[in-house]
Amino acid sequence: MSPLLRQWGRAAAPSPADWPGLIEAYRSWLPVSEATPVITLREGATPLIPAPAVAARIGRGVTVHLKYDGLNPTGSFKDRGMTMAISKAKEAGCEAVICASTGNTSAAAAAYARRGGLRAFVLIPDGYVAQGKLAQALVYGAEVLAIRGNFDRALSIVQEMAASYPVTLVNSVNPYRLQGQKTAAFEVVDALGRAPDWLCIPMGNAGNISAYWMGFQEYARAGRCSSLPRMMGFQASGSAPLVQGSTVEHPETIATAIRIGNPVNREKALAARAESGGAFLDVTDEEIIAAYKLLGGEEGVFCEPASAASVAGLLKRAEEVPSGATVVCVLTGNGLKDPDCAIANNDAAFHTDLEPTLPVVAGVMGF
Ligand code: AN7
Repeated sequence: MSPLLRQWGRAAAPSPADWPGLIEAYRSWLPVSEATPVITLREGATPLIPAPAVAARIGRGVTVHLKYDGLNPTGSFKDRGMTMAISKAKEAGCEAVICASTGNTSAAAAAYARRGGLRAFVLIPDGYVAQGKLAQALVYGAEVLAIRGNFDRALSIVQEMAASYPVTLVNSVNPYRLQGQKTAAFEVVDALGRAPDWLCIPMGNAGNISAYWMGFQEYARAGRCSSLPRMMGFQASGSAPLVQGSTVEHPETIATAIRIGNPVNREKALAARAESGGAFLDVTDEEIIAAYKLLGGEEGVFCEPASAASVAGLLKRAEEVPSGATVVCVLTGNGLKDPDCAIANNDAAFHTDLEPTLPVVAGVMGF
């Protein structure tokens, strides 16, 4: 039993309503003060879900857990960084924020900025943002600019905008983003009672892998865990600059969230790999979709394709996992973000246009 479950066994079960959001929960670990206006949607405290079907494909006593960050308020891990970035922007008196996004950053930026009373401008690659994410940015009240160009082009424009105009950049070059995101590593250690042996994570701009590594290191220095994980970062084969070691001019993948050719956190991610004895690997779109179906169909966990890259990568490297190891795969976003991908990629029995009668239904069911 995990230490957290043991602790809950002794007292009354905590109500989710008690969770104050990650800034209050981890205040002493974060660069906030009494003067910081905390903009929160009670993000964080996402479940660490056992994944027996994934573990069974590896065998040898390996245990696998899924850090399901798709259960954050806007459906992705970006909320962890955005509660910090928007709170600090508001503290600094800023009135508008801007970001480039493959979708999830724009949804989170819009939600937190509007909740804090700030304007939110988001630049997205026209035609390459999943429907759910676009819907969120619009409903949360962002001002959405779709450009005829990819994420990397959008990011360079917003960086210049923030340097020239009174708008605060909330992409992961904003240091408060990674500060907020490091709390996911704290939660993993708090739930397991130790650091995992392997941490498997998808990489786009490589902010999240850098944030996790910072979090694990800080917890280890404070004596909260006695070991550190190997950081295993995965990219889609058509969009794998960190695996290839050079910028990809025209990144392509079904996992549009990580369709990024020139990651801004390259140096931090390379340091995380080197310091942790980790590795980077690419996974094909076919391998991503196979993991996506396995997670949905056997684990009951619906994530978006980019997130499934962490499990695809783990399975691709299964032979290298030490016997008895504890592995955590980060599921960065909710499957509902990308319904088009779900409808196009499943093995479900879907019978349509049926006569509404009992014999027809029973017949289809095989009775
Ligand atoms: C589901 O929203 O870059 O390596 O603009 O949405 O920290 O970039 C999203 C990235 C993984 C990669 N999984 O994280 C954006 C954006 C999902 C994501 C990543 C993203 P980083």
